[in-house]
Amino acid sequence: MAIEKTFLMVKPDGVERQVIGDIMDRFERRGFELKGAKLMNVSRELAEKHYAEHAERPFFGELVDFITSGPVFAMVWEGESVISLARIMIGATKPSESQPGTIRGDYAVTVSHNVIHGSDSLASAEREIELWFDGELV
Ligand code: DAT
Ligand code: MG
Repeated sequence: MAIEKTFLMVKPDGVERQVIGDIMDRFERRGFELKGAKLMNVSRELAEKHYAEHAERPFFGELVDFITSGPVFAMVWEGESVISLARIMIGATKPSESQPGTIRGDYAVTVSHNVIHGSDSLASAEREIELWFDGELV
């Protein structure tokens, strides 16, 4: 077990639906510490770099279109095992598998518009924090 940092992003659908406050509240109540946050528009270049692992997937173009369609709320949270615990709090990617009580299980019914991104490993977290918050953390 270790103190980690993870990258979370409320996607344009979550910003539009005004669930940023609820999402931040969940992570604060769990005991994690906010290290950085910003509301921002995303360039295609940044979206393509962020989702580079999916570049060959058939949904890649739609995914980049969606992430660049409106502001996102990017965050870095710190705490014990935060990378894996945040993924559990976010819920499964597929709506048919995301449990009630998770963020996606409470707010999303489609795989493409699923409210929030969270880093899936230590390597992803380090890569994504550098990509989105290079030198900006408190
Ligand atoms: P996660 O966001 O849970 O890490 P992922 O990395 O497999 O999931 O995919 C990244 C995003 O791409 C996901 O949040 C939504 C979109 N996506 C994944 N699979 C998809 C599919 N079959 N059709 C459309 N969008 C998809
Ligand atoms: Mg992923």
